[in-house]
Amino acid sequence: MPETQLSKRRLVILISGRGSNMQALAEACRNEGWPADIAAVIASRPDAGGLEWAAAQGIPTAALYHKDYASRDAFDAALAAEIDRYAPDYVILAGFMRVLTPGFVNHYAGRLVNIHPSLLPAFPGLHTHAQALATGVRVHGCTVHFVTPVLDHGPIIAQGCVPVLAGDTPDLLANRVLAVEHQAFPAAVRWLAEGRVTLTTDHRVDVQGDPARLFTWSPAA
Ligand code: NHR
Ligand code: GAR
Repeated sequence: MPETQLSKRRLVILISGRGSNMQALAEACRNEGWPADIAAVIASRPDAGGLEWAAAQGIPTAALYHKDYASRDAFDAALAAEIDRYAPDYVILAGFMRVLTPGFVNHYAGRLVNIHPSLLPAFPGLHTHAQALATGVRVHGCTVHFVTPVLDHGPIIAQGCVPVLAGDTPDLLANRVLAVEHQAFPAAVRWLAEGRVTLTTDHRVDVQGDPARLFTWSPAA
């Protein structure tokens, strides 16, 4: 087995729904030959659409249902136990819709990454596209960041930006943001897989080789 096989990083991806970001990560990992394996895809609900695609790719899948657990702590403990079966180097939240407890986040400190559909620190939380339209911002986008116990506030690895256009609805804007998510997220996770990402003492992110960390949407040709 070649050396690169031995040093492959193990990624576990957590989803809650359709899983288009998970699919973009898995396809880029395979097509670009990252030094990484998608060790498992785990969903926070059994009806998450992305599970079927992952299983069809031969990726191990699992689903927990938050409603089966009496508390957030109990759900997070069960989730961590499932994740740890795969001994991941990184745990990637790709459209994961459950807020995680500090105990869970600290267990994966420096190894837990999320994509959030806004240009943080603007619009943390839910309904980010409606928030952007309500505020009247002219630029919107997505942020790939390390997860800390403070929701949507961790150190930023990459961002993607899109214009807000006349006539936008939350759905139109979400689709435009999703297109740039599918660029920024695979790029950022590839840097992680390549071991190029470090946290600085002042809680910022360094990427070895200084690649461009801003991705820009352009209209389809
Ligand atoms: N957990 C911590 N501690 N820190 C972060 O930065 C996190 C996190 C868990 C998830 C993703 C996040 C996003 O990118 C994320 C970041 C869910 C909610 C939420 O309120 C908010 C932010 C994010 C994910 N969820 C509701 C809850 O009660 C449920 C909503 C639903 O099921 O539709 O957990 O936006
Ligand atoms: C993505 O837009 C992601 O940024 C967002 O949900 C969508 C998931 O799509 N995440 C959140 O809102 C987290 N609270 P996907 O399942 O097709 O990747």
